[in-house]
Formats: sequence, C-alpha cells, structure tokens
Amino acid sequence: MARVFVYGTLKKGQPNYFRMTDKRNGRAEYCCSARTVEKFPLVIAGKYSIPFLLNVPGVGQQVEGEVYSVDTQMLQFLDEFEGCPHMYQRTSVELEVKQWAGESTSSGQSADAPRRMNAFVYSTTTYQPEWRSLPIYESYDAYGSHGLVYVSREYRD
Ligand code: PCA
Repeated sequence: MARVFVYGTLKKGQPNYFRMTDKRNGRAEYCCSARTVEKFPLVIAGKYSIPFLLNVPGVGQQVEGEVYSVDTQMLQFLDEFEGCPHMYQRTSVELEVKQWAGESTSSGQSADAPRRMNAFVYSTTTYQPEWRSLPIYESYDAYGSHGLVYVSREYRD
C-alpha cells in the first residue's frame, strides 16, 4: 500500500472524489486530513481551471488536503488520470497530520498516532511561467468564491 496526499479535485466533496471510491479503479482508504509542512503555491490554472500544486517549496502557503492509503491498482489509475509524468509528477511530500479518520475534533490527537508522515503528491514542475503570478490558495474548493469552474476531463476539447 502507498499513501497519497490529495489537495484538489480528488478530495471529499470535490468533482473527482467519485474516482477514489470506484472499486474498478482499485482501493483507497481515507487516513487523515493533513497539511504540507512546507509552503507551496497552490494555483487554479488554464482554461479548464485545474488545481496545481507548483513544485516550488517555500513559496505560498501550507496546503491542506487528505491522505489516502491506496493499492497499486489505484496508484496506477491515479498516475494515468493525473497525466503523470507530463502534467503532474508524483513526488513525496512531508505532512502534518490534522485529524485521523474516526477521531472527533474534541478528542484531539491520540498520543501514539504519528503527527507527521510522508505521502505521494501530484505536483508539477512542468507548468507555464505565468502560473507563478496566479492567486494562491491554502485549501482548494472547486465551488469556492473564486468562481473558476473546473472542467472535468470528459468535457475538455
Ligand atoms: N487532482 C489531484 C491533483 C490535483 C487534482 O485536481 C489532487 O486532488 O490532489
């Protein structure tokens, strides 16, 4: 099993979450909510308003997301779905755990549960230079007040 940190359309409530729960793609089990230890610029870019974590550590904000434990089939599916390695590259990132699955907000963190971990993330170094001047977000929401409408793969031309 591998761990994947998702920060964009694959999060719960976001347009591609259903792909994580579709058993034909493999298995994904929710582990925790987390944020990157380092800052990264998270931007919404291009004519399809796609979220990208630009692989420029130290710039932007700590990025919020969710960690899933995935099997090799799901990892392969995600690589293909994310256009890896052309559009995104799968790299490793250090994370601070916010909340473990099944843990209530009031109970706080269990003493023996790790507070930091590494996971794969789909980030990019192959972006257009002008994306560096786009607004940055700490948490992506396809339906947020930015008003940028995410265009699903199926509708792109
Ligand atoms: N899907 C991946 C990368 C960006 C996107 O929309 C994710 O949610 O992490």
